[in-house]
Amino acid sequence: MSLVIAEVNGAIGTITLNRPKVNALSGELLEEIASALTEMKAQNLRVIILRAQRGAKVFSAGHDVAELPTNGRDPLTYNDPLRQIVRAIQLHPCPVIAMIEGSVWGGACELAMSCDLIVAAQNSTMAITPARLGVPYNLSGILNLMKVAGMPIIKEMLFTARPVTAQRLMESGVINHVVPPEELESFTQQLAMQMVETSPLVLRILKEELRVLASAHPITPDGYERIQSLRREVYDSEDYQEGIRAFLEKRKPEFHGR
Ligand code: LCV
Repeated sequence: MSLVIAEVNGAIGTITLNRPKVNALSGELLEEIASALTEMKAQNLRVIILRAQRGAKVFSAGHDVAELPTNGRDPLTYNDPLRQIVRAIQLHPCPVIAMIEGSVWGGACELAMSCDLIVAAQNSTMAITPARLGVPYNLSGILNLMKVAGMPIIKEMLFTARPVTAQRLMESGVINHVVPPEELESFTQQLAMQMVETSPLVLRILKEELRVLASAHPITPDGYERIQSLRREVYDSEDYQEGIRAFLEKRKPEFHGR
């Protein structure tokens, strides 16, 4: 069974997450998203909509925890499939709209925030969960979150690992539109059509200009190495092992800060 459903309607492509396990982002699922994006790029589609199955209670449960390494390796390296798909969306030559219904967890929040716009149903939420799992989120991932949301809401989401409503996220500038669930599809289609009517060349250039400018963050080699050493402290820790183990054993983790 396909883990994503790719559909084309005129100049608009739709990629629907379709993994029975609450759309947990396994390498296989992420590779299928990447393939769908590549095919849609070849068809010169003008807007892509990324969504979950209609009526989904969970848009995506985030990174597949069972695929997070526990052998002292960095769990979120440059070539991790989630890192690859985030870059693929950011580099895709046309706008990608995340159409959210249900709850969004962990790395799936970054996946949605790496899209160009987010349209969410009123009853949807987002929760960024590394602190709940003991995971050392990586530098570009944190930067992607910072590009989209201000420090206050990002710190609250990272420090509490608790779901935040779509309404609050719209008030914080993370989500573009919050609509009643029954209007979600039609509203998103209308928004996509507004973009289809503009110049694809200008949209492609603007999207890439904004990506380059938003990524222009001076960081010294010393600063980079400090962040990497902090992250190693986490993924080499007992807390990281405990976070993953507790999740897989379906129990609350007991963190001891080491
Ligand atoms: C693998 C899963 C998952 C899952 N992976 O259904 O951002 S970071 O740094 O944290 C990053 C590393 C990351 O993204 O980590 C993942 C963060 N995600 C979460 O913390 C969400 C974890 N999942 C949940 O809280 C619940 O599953 C939700 C609320 C999403 C859905 O709850 P619901 O009661 O509807 P279950 O919990 O029963 O889940 C259904 C099946 O999916 C598995 C889960 O273990 C269960 O498997 P079994 O049916 O085999 O028991 N599952 C859920 N999330 N991220 N597997």
